[in-house]
Amino acid sequence: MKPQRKIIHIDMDAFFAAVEQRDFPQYRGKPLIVGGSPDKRGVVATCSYEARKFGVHSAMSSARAFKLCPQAIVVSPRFEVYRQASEIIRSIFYQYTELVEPLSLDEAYLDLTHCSECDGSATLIAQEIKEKIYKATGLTASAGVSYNKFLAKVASDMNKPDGITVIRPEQGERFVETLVVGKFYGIGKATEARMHALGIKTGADIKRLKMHELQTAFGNSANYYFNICRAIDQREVIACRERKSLGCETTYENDLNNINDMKQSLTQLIEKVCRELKEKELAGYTITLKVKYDNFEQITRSKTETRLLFTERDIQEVVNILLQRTDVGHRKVRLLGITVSNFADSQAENEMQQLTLF
Ligand code: TTP
Ligand code: MG
Repeated sequence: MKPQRKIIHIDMDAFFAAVEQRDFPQYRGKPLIVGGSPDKRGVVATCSYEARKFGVHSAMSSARAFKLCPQAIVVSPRFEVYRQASEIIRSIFYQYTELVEPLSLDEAYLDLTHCSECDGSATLIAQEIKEKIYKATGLTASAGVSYNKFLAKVASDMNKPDGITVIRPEQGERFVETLVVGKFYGIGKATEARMHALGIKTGADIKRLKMHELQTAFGNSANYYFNICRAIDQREVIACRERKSLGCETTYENDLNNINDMKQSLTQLIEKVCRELKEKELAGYTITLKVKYDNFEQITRSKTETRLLFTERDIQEVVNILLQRTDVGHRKVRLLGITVSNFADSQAENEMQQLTLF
């Protein structure tokens, strides 16, 4: 059986407006609209939380927004600045996993099922990511932590701004039962209105309908609604970035003292890496050995071969050579890790790039 997944969804708070308030202190604490100008038939891209109190929201005409909140400051978007902030945020996500699926500049899903940071606690990782984002960009984000994409996404919106919401496996179904349909991701305004007309207000109301009734009322979306109201969502987090490396590491509960234990542990790591390489049909030219000694000093040793490495024997051979360039066997060790990188295609790309330089 597959392990229970750990998915988080991170979404920046009032993203464009927060960037403007960060860069221009005179906008802070004020209703601020980022978007087109009211006299040029512009629309609101987003607005600060101060403006939301007046009923202003994204995609509304700026003219209407200005009527609702005449004291609002209106500024044009600066996409380049938002893109820069977005890049920083994504680089923080990639510190935890390669399985990052950005949905837009300001939000992404992360699959942390196999992430060992923070003792594997997705909640602690989400908290840490929020803190890192704030430190690096001066902006706040909200996070949803759960066991599938649907719940994580809905959860990230529950405690905005600067919030974190966790929905545990045993809470999922009950949570969706009480959720009003307008809050369901994938149910837009038009569907919401149709559901209301049919007396469907919450997840529990959808659940009462049989599959054929859902099909009659909602056609192709029936299956999605049927599953979602039971908190079932099997969609994977789809990584958009090409994988650059694949590695495994173990932090030991008790520091390893004995060279045989270390070698045995490395053999297990190599087996695991090879299994994953095979699964993902990858092979690399470079092996990196990571060692953290008992005093937390960390070193890495790498070796690049001219042939592709993917078998346990070949990788073991390189690791044995790398081991000689460490103090393994003489000092206690609290972590060992092995990474394979420089994959077949990226090498070809590098060579191409080198060629085109001449
Ligand atoms: P959102 O995450 O939907 O909104 P937000 O970050 O401004 O506010 P919230 O705290 O509710 O998450 O969108 C992210 C950015 O995308 C937003 O700052 C501006 C832009 N955007 C548009 O340009 N047009 C739109 O219709 C929407 C919804 C967003
Ligand atoms: Mg947002």
